[in-house]
Amino acid sequence: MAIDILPERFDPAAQRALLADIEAVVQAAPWFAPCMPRTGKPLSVRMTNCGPLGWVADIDGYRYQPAHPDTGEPWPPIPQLLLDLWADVSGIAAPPEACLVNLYGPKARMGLHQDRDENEFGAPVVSVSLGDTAVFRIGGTTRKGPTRSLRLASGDVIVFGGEDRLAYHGIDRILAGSSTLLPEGGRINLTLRRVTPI
Ligand SMILES: O=C(O)CCC(=O)C(=O)O
Ligand SMILES: [Mn+2]
Repeated sequence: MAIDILPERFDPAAQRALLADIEAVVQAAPWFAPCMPRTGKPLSVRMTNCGPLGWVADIDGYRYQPAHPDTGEPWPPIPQLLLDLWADVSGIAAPPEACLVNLYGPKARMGLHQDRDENEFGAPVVSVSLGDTAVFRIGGTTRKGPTRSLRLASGDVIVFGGEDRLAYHGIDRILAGSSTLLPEGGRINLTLRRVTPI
């Protein structure tokens, strides 16, 4: 498997610094409510982005775009701590273009899916967890294959690269109250992605 798990890659002080950076991102680019294409069924997470491109989900589909769907403003830049992380762990000289920020309340989850809206699968997806622990599910590159469950705690980083760049994954549930990092509880996940071909 080419999934690298880096437990507590961010120590508690670095988690607080990163959270402050994300709070500034949210000031500039407020949370929006994504929904399923066609059906319009709301997703249980709220989202925002930073970077030149941001991932959005609305009635018309899933896509990357340079502006916030509600404000029309460009996404704010990716914080330096995350650019440094990418430089350390991605193995890719080109910078990430998108950082999707997901906010999970106590009941939020994310169904099993692949990240495949990017046009560059040679670069990994680098994912950071902050706040409450998540019960994460990861499988192979077919929907029907076996999966395993693991817990992602605050400060943990996972890198999906190589043959596992297209591994199915999702969030089964959040362990509410397992962290005090977020003042109101919950979990934030950050995923750094390369979108355009290198
Ligand atoms: O929250 C997570 O850890 C996973 C998020 C995810 O898979 C995604 O946003 O595509
Ligand atoms: Mn994903």
